[in-house]
Amino acid sequence: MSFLHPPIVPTLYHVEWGCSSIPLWALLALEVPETEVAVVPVSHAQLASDPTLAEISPRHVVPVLAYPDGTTIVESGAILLHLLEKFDTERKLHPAPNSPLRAKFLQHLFYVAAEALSVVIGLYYVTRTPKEKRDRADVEPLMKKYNTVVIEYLERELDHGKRPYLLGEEFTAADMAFGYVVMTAAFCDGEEGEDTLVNEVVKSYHIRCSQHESFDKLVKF
Ligand SMILES: N[C@@H](CCC(=O)N[C@@H](CS)C(=O)NCC(=O)O)C(=O)O
Repeated sequence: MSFLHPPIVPTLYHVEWGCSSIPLWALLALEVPETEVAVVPVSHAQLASDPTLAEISPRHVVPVLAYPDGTTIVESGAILLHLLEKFDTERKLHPAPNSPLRAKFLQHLFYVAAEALSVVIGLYYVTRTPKEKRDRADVEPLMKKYNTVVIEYLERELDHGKRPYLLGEEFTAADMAFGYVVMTAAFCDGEEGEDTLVNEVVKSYHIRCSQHESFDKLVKF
C-alpha cells in the first residue's frame, strides 16, 4: 500500500488496537461517512519505516488526523474532542459546553491523555515479555502506578460501582477513552495475584464498555 501526503479527504491513520481506536470508536459510533473522514489502517512496520507516513507522523505514532491542506493533528484526546465537536452535533456522546457535566467530561479526557494511557501502554509493553523471562523490577512499579492511576480513579469516579458510566447513566466518549484503557489493561498478562482487572468495579466497567453496541463496530472494523 502506498500513502498519499497530503490525503484527498481528512484521514485518520489507525493501527489495530492502538490508541487510534479511541477516535475511531467515536467515528464509527457516529457513523461518520468515509467521504467526511477516511480511516487508513497502517501496520506497525509501515508506521516505523514508510517515508510518506513518516512525513505525516514524524514520531511514528498513531493516531494522526491529516487534512488535505497539509495540517496534521496528533493526540488521541484532541482528535476525539475535535471529531465530536464536528460530528456529534446531536450530543449523543459529549455534553455541551454549558452542561453541568462538561467539566467532568473534560477531566476524564485529559486524565486519560495525561495519566492513564501512558501507564497502561507501559504495562502492556513490559508484560509482553513472558512471565518467566520478566524482571519483576520492571513490572512492579508500573503495577503500583496502574492501581493508583487507573483502579483507584475508576473506583472514585464510578462511585464504587454505583455509577455505570463516568458521567452517570449514559455512555459517552469519556467511556470510549477510559474503556480503551481498561481493555488494553485486560490484554496485559499480569503477575500471579496481580490480575489487571481483579477489582470488581473495574471488571464490571470493562464488561459494560465492551458490551456497548458501538463497541461491536470497532471490533468488526
Ligand atoms: N499520547 C499519544 C500517544 C501516541 C502513541 O504512543 N501511539 C502508539 C499506539 S497507542 C503508537 O502509535 N505506537 C507505535 C506503534 O504502535 O507502532 C496519543 O494519545 O495519541
